[in-house]
Amino acid sequence: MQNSHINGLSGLAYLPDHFDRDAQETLLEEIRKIVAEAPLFQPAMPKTGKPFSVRMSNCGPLGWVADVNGYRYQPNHPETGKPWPAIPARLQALWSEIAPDAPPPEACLINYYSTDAKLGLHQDRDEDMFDAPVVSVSLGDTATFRVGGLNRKDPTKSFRLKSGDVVVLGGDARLAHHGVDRILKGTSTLLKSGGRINLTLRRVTAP
Ligand code: MD3
Ligand code: FE
Repeated sequence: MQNSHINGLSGLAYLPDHFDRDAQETLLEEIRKIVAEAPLFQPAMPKTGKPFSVRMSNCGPLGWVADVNGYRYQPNHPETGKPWPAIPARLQALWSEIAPDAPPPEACLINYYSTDAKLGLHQDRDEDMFDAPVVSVSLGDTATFRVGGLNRKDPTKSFRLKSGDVVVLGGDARLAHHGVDRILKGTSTLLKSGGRINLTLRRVTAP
């Protein structure tokens, strides 16, 4: 699906096996250090307070959080109150490679999926600008994810994202609906206790 068109949207690029096993292990070590400093928290749906099954943390000057008050980016961890740790250099390098003309990323959202977690169909629209892409890195068990169109009711297509894969959502695809249907248990040995980590690099503010 490299640079493929989905429901007439261009700007979706799939870079399978972008990170080899060695690079995945190094990245995972860096993420472990970040999560030791900025523990995974359980986001909740605004209004209803229904908890997400995905647990999250962030690195970078801003982090995405969700609670009864809404979805937003903020400079501090919602539980510890501390600033988020820095984005690792190799992730900043990935961004510069993929989006050389975009301003630097401000947020790296870390999603952790246990084998029974999922993420419903949604758009990423809490950023102040949509010119920069969202760059995603998958680690651990394979996920089946779904991408639709700008309208929630547009038809969707399913893909598998495996450990080491990178997906870039730019152009028209930046506001496509998407979600994670399920995690395929036992498909990777990267995370000792199974599950999946997804990292998404984002530009939040206009430079
Ligand atoms: C962006 N994460 O954190 S990343 C999210 O695998 C999120 O954890 C998913 O959706 C995950 O907001 C998907 C890859 C992705 C796929 C399609 C997109 C990101 C996208 C379409 C538009 C914008
Ligand atoms: Fe998303």
